[in-house]
Amino acid sequence: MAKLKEKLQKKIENWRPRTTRLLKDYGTVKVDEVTIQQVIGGMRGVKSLTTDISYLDPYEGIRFRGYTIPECLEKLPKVPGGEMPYVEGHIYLLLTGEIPSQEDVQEVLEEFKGRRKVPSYVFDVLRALPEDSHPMAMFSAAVLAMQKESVYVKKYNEGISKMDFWDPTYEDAVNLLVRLPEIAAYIYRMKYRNNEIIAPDPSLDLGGNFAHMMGIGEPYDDVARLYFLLHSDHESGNVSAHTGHLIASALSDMYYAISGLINGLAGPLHGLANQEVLRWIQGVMDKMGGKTPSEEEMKKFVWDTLNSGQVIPGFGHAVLRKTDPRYKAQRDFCLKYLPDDPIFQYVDMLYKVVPPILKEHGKAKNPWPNVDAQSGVIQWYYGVKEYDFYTVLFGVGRAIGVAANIVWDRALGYPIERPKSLTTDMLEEIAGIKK
Ligand code: NMX
Ligand code: MLT
Repeated sequence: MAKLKEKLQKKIENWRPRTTRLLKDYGTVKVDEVTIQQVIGGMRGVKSLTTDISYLDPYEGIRFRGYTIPECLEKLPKVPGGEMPYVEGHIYLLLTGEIPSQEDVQEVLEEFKGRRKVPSYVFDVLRALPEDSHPMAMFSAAVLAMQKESVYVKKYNEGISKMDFWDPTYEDAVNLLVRLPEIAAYIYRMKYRNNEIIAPDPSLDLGGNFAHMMGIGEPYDDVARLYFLLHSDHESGNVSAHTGHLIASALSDMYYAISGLINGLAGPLHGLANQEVLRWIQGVMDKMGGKTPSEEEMKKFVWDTLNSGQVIPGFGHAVLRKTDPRYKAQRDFCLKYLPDDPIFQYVDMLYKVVPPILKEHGKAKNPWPNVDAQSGVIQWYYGVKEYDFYTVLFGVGRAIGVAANIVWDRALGYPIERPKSLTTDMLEEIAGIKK
């Protein structure tokens, strides 16, 4: 058994009694109460999911396995010659809760490399789709096409014990995660680079290989590593993570679950906001005819968008009440590598201009920028100007956290998810409006 899986098995065996005890001895202890506003309003804030992979504090932002983003960037083993950690090390952290050593990461790299080959029929599926399909539809279809590879389904059909479900689920998780960068790069090169596909380089790590297959030189390898790490997880209630968890709760396999999460991520209120930010900025640039807007002009563009009933993409959040630390990490990168980039100047001006306007507008509970406000500008700077593609990058990252969650869902035996719904009549009765 590979060392990572062995470590995971020990962690699972040690963790199980905690969940069993909570259920058995404290199962009826109240965690939360639910209001009508929450029932109608998208369950905002209802504490009704559990995960140990990450936790989102409204003021501090995300912690992966207890580590903040700066801590992860500092502590996780780095790729020689680069500044960013191995994505493989981050996968290790999310799965086991431990920061790996360089040696641990090298073992994981070796284990993962042998699993990277994408079946050729996946490329046939991508080629069979209409040329103008959105990259997210392509990405989701490619993942779904691989469902027949599921080790978990094979073992399930052979009749393995529920206690062992996590093991083939882990196999599916790793097999799928290590193939996603090649699928993503293939979609990009097929759609936007005259079909000139670049073969993977097996000697490279996951992030380095992605940059290589995209055909973009350094430091885009570090951009890829940073990007996949930052987008990997955001606790369990966001649309993509929740979708993945929900699908897997029916014991559907990893391929169904990850394909499904990609579909949820493709919404403009969620991951697609990163493409919307660039689309919005390009719209402003077109209207300005190449001239940089003054702050007053920028304020007018923001108000025009709000007054036409649209949201300002990249701002606001359902949980966060401060600037997203993922925004900050990417901003630090921009300040170091592209401080004079004109689009970065726009993004920075928006950081100044938008929050006071959203406060004055009086609707958004969080006026501060989220991860999506800052991510497109980096891609654009390194030549990935086809912003339709940006959410695919988010998806490669998000799959890592959701896959880790699903392995643990199976390890801890979480049941099928099935909340209860009520009718409007019933809510009116509860409210005392109607007998
Ligand atoms: N621009 C304008 N209005 C906003 C914004 C914004 N950026 N954010 C929230 N509002 C409005 C929201 O539409 C709602 O209006 P109404 O009462 O008319 O329905 C009101 O403010 C209250 O919403 P909140 O409770 O603050 O936010 P909610 O939790 O419902 O939604 C988002 C969170 C993230 C969906 C919302 O802030 C938004 O639409 N932001 C813009 C899109 C975006 O950046 N999404 C990416 C989120 C991060 N991600 O990657 O997933
Ligand atoms: C995410 O990364 O999933 C987004 O910030 C949305 C969320 O957490 O609700």
